[in-house]
Amino acid sequence: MNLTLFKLGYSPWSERALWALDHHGLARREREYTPIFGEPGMRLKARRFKGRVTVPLLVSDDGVYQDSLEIARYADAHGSGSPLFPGLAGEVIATWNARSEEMLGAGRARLTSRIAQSKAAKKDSLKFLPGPLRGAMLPLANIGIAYITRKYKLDPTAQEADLATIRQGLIELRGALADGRRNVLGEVGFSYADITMAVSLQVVEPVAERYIELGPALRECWREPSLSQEFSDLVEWRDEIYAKHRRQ
Ligand SMILES: N[C@@H](CCC(=O)N[C@@H](CS)C(=O)NCC(=O)O)C(=O)O
Repeated sequence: MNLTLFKLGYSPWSERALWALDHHGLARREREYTPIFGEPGMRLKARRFKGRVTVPLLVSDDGVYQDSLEIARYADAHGSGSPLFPGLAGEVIATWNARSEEMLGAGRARLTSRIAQSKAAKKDSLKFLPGPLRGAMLPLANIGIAYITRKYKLDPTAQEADLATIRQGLIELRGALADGRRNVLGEVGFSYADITMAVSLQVVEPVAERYIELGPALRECWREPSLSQEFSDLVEWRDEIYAKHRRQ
């Protein structure tokens, strides 16, 4: 099977798909996506000429999978690792994934506002350019911010509501992990529910650089110091899940 994955290396949405593909040992070609400029090439390869396209996007011989959850299900059907959607857990996992989508969506709105105010973070977000060019190309970062704000209908005035959305997800995760449970689905063991919720913590306290490289300025923009402190038990849990189940 020929697989090509379009992804953004620093993005938690892409991380969910990469983790599932790695878990199942599925080899693929990876194409790093550049917002705006990378779109025509990706549309051509995926033969998707209409509608919205996002990454991660997986092109295989038998179709195009656009959404990290779909890619993870694909990996489960074609890979060799233990199932990430075991038995009848699919629906429950979809509910956790929906919760993760809300958290990441709220996080995207908050961190985009923070990047908009940080010259250093804007420079870091132009990693696809050679270092010396980044300063001169800062207007490009502003175009990118405006594009993402429009595409995902981000509302910079909803900062408090977004923070509350992330917090609510964390409260639910804490409930699932009560009484010493180390997996979101308890006795079922490691599943995609752990992946999607562990990755959601990225908008609270980014995981170590060896897993997702951000650089210091961008890293600061992804952090929610108040939540990171209040939910340090969950940050610890996320680190443990990564150490146990994610390749270095
Ligand atoms: N539900 C989708 C969300 C994907 C998503 O939001 N992707 C964003 C973040 S990586 C993206 O493609 N951003 C770049 C762009 O829109 O150009 C998934 O889980 O795959």
